[in-house]
Amino acid sequence: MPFIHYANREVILKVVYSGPALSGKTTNLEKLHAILPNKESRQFLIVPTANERTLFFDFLNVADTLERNFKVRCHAYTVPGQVIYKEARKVVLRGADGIVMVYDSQATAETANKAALEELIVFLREQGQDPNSLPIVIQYNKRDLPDILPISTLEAELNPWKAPFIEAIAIEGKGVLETFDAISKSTKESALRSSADQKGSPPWFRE
Ligand SMILES: Nc1nc2c(ncn2[C@@H]2O[C@H](COP(=O)(O)OP(=O)(O)OP(=O)(O)O)[C@@H](O)[C@H]2O)c(=O)[nH]1
Ligand SMILES: [Mg+2]
Repeated sequence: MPFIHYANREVILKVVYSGPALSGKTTNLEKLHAILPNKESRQFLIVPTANERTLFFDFLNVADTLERNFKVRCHAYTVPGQVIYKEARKVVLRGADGIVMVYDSQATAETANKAALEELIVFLREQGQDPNSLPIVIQYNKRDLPDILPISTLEAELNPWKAPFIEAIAIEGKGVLETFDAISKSTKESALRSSADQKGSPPWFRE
């Protein structure tokens, strides 16, 4: 459920960029931070490490559109992809309103991609979240590299939900905004739907 901050008249949506190690999750947030028009207050937090690997999460705060007098703000997080940080991934994924799975398209990443998918399926089950109703967008990243798998293979192996997918070269900023637009749109729509289902819907939903 989205967090509603009545005093600030804001709805806060949590979007998490997940996926295997080195798939380009941090790069997505970095490019997004650079691409997005410099409208409202935006914050970007990357905890610097010696080797540029994410140790807990990266965080981007994007002020979004007004919705019936409420501002919709998107908090985008990444998880650390390295296998050993499983517990951190669990913590960061908890309460996500929407998920982007960033996969590395290279053939050499096939096993790591599949493991990341299996792990996400288990996490969601543990947290009682239904992946068929949770907004998910798939990003097949690193399409610039030579030894990549065709989209049809990636789709068959890595997208059991038939979620919308986007091809990307995150390092060049390609597909980055499209991915964010897709997940923020579907997350917002889903939050509106779930609010509408509740008795006494919150004021940001009322006409
Ligand atoms: N060739 C190519 N390299 C990319 C692309 N996107 C990211 N990279 C590179 O892949 C490496 C890993 O990128 P990160 O964004 O740090 O990956 P991550 O998913 O955050 O990795 P962890 O934090 O360890 O989970 C970096 O060297 C990036 O520059 C891309 O589209 N093409
Ligand atoms: Mg990272």
